[in-house]
Amino acid sequence: MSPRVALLAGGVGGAKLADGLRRALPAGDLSVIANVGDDFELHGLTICPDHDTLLYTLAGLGDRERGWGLAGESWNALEQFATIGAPAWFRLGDRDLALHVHRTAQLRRGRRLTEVNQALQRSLGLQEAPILMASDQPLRTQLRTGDGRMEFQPWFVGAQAKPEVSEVTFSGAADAHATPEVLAALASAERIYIAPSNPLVSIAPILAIAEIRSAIVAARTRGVQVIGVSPIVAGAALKGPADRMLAAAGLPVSPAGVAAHLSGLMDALLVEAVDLTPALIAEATPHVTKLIPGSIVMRNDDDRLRLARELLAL
Ligand code: FO1
Repeated sequence: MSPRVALLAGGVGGAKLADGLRRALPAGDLSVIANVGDDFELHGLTICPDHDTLLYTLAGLGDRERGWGLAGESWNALEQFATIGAPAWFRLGDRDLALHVHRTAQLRRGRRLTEVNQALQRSLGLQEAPILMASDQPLRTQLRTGDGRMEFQPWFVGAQAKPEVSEVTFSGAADAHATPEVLAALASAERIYIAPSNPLVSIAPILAIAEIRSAIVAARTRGVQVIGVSPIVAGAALKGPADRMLAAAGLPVSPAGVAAHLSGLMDALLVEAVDLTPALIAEATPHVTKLIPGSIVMRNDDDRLRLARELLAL
């Protein structure tokens, strides 16, 4: 019997593991708690990049090369945005744009972000609507950089994550509540996984919501294992700037840095077998009880399923 699972996830790395877990688990046994810190407004539209990456990946519609957006997308609207002097630095494809128009219209009618996004999930074939927003209130990741204070997407996409980050904050976190759906998922979870997403900007915004952090602590108290998967392999991030950000935060660029950032919240961290040295164990064990060697790089669909099964068998 497999456990009922809650997965904390950011974008691309989170979506790959979510896809593996969804295929490995019986329908309805997976809840994915999505980062909302990357969400923002552009062209007057509400954009939820991590939710949408999870949605398109789980629905089998995502572009595998980019990791985000739809496969086979066209870019007519983007070209027209550029022509008329509207922002074109954030690439919204034509069909993706339709989703944003519809989401924004639904939100303007007073519906909750979770309800709107779950309806979108069902409309694209995910009947059990497994993706939950960490909060329905705005919580935004902001970065202090050498170029001044920046919102997440202007830094990540607009400036290609180049400006060095000296501080990460989450505006709105103090007022943001976990949704009832997230609290129910954590209360009924028999296992909690933390995806190999950037710990500083994909996982930390979820944990910045006090009710989510408390629910995870409560789950651990009832004996639920919280198991992370390292986004750092052989001294480098699997994707994105997590390695540079750990170094800038004064943390080791290794699974030990990940364990330190998530200190006291995980029972175990799955690391690539080559990384499991005595030095790593010494550095990480003040923060995580156990390091488990595995094969954590997900290059294809088989890898996603294999890693999911590896996690479920622990
Ligand atoms: N990432 C990029 O690097 N460039 C883009 O132009 C871009 C557009 C985009 C549009 C919709 C969407 O859902 C995601 C998009 N992403 C883009 C990905 C996104 O910025 C990041 O992957 C996440 O926010 C980080 O997890």
